[in-house]
Amino acid sequence: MDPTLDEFKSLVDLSLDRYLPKEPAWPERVHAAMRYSIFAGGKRIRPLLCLAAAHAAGGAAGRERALSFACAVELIHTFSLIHDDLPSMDDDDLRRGRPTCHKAFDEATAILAGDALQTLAFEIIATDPAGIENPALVLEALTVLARACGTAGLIGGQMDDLKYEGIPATPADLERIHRTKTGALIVATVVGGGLLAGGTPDRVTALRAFAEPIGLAFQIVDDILDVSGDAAALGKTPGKDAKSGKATWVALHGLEASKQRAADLHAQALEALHSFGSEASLLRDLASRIIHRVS
Ligand code: GRG
Repeated sequence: MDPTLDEFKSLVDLSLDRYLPKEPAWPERVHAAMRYSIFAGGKRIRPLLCLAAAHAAGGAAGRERALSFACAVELIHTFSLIHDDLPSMDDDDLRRGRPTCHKAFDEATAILAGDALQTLAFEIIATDPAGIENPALVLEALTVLARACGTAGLIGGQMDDLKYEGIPATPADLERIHRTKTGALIVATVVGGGLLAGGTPDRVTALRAFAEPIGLAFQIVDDILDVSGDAAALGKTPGKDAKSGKATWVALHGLEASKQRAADLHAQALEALHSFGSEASLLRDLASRIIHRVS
């Protein structure tokens, strides 16, 4: 019997608990802040995508080899949320339904907790005992992840996201922001999962072709939820992007065109999986969950 996404989520939560330093260990305050943000209730979409991609490419054994990578991506994602919420960036008070890390602790602790989540992410991939079987694959997956985080990925996207607050962005500028700020980590998690699971080059190429439209669609749906979502479900303050003059898909293209583009990207992503059979069912379910989500 195939595993379920709920089983993946439980496994990821248990593993994150195992990887994170315990709170009473020195430096206690940083460890408390790391755990506070990780266990604040995220949807775990990125690690689920990683495990589903690994399952599609390499079955149960593949999934096991991708588990540390899946958790590492969640550590990096949470790090990016902590820094994104800082007063010098988006200045948010609420995240995952709770006070943001710098509100619950303080700015310095939030910066350090974010930094520590990022370094821990690379450490757990590099030290996973399963990697000894094929260190070249681990190196390749690490490179994919580091590039996704760097100036060609999250950092570049975040820089432009801040730059275009209040100044007009062209459709091409906006698509680049969305593909880098949000899409890059989604592509890295799927490709990394496929690689570590021992997927053939053709399968990894198909997984990338699935992840690219889904990564862009993820941020378009986020923009849609910012205008039409519910604060309690979102766990953050809706309407904030519009208020701060951010470049969003809805602001540039309108609500209906945004919904249509998300639907078109969903179809494109599913088409990329045409050579997969039922081994990609979990990936298809996740794609649908991403497009139809309310939080
Ligand atoms: C990674 C090196 C490095 C730097 C980070 C701060 C920064 C640079 C980037 C910010 C990127 C960012 C916050 C993008 C938004 C992505 C997004 C749509 C987040 C919401 O994701 P969900 O809905 O959240 O999956 P949960 O809480 O469910 O995990």
